[in-house]
Amino acid sequence: MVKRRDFIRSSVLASAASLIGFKIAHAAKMPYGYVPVLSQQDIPFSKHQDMVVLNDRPWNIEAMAHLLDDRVTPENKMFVRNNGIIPKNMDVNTWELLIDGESALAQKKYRLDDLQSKFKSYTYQLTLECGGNGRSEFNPPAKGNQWTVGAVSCAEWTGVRLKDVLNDVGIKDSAIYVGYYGSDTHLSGDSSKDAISRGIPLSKAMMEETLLAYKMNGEDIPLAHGFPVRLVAGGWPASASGKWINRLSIRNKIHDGEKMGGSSYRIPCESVAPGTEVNDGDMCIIESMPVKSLITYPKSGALVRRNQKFEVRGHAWAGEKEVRTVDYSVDFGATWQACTLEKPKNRLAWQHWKTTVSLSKTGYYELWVRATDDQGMMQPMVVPGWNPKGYLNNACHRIAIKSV
Ligand SMILES: Nc1nc2c(c(=O)[nH]1)N[C@H]1C(S)=C(S)[C@@H](COP(=O)(O)O)O[C@H]1N2
Ligand SMILES: [Mo]
Repeated sequence: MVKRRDFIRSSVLASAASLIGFKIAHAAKMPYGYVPVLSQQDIPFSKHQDMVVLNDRPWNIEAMAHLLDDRVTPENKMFVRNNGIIPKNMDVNTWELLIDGESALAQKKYRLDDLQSKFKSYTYQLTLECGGNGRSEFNPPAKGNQWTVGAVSCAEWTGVRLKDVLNDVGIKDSAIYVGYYGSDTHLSGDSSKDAISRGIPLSKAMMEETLLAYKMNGEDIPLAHGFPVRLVAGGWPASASGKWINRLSIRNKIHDGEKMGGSSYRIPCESVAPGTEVNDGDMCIIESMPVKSLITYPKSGALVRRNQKFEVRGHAWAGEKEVRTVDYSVDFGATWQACTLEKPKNRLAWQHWKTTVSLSKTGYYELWVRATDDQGMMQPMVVPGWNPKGYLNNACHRIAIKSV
């Protein structure tokens, strides 16, 4: 009998080899879970070569902090998170969106030109952070993609407001949730199963900035990010922002699609000690994401001259809230100084912060940055509330600086 671990290993090897297009010569010596260098450079999307592949089946790729320096995240530095297999050949000419559900007054279908001609279009810059961003730091470890800090993006999305489309269909008083279905397929290949089918409460669906988007940064949405139409619910775990949307259901109960139940995208309603087993009934759905920030310049490990000023910058965001202050420390959190913080371009967009630093000693420094939201919630310096699936790690970001 083949051991499960060996089976996984040989299938990983087979997919790595097929990606490379060559047999791996010293396959037996390749570390378990290792992603070959060549396949990292040869990912089938236009991604920056420093993007890190966490998994190739399904594709999960994260950015490194310094790659996220742009004010608006370009496609090639945007993380990719998939639960299933990316659909092939999405054809905008045959694409249709079905809207149905117990609480829909009618069943309606829309083609892309219907959406574009019937409804006004809006453009917003919207922060999408995977609920599992930061998972790699939890202890005991949580299974799943070991995201470090790079599963976050803030692109500019253009589309129609979900609320306008839902109002056009008609919403019964009984409506409380909107669930999505996408065209990607389950990893098992079983076409009766969805890879993921999550949703949002009606109030979030009716929010001004919640879009059925058909453009990203002014271009057609790239296939990996949901072409031709995706839901964008900024400030919430990005799992709420369904890609390749083909159906939305207006529900009279909390949507019960794939990955809405169990421990998926849910955390213990009351905090638990690390390693605790939690019953499904004691888990609550993650809604708005917590306050967080990222240092995008300089790159960790940068070399600076003692007493010479250099700029430090990055972004901060706080789910549906606004970030009020961003502070930095160069002495392991003993003292903090304020950074300059910009207002968001629009609600649910990340905010840019910067400051000028000069270091008075030579040696190894760490630069820590900590954001506080407009209700006084502050990023913790240590990994916060352990939870079974490793969601919502908003501990402050740190980088190394060498002063010479
Ligand atoms: N149809 C579909 N939508 C999806 C997913 C998916 O696997 N399938 N993954 C979700 C999750 S968990 C995240 S974090 C975001 C990632 O969006 P991105 O790949 O465009 O960065 O898409 C969400 N929407
Ligand atoms: Mo996610």
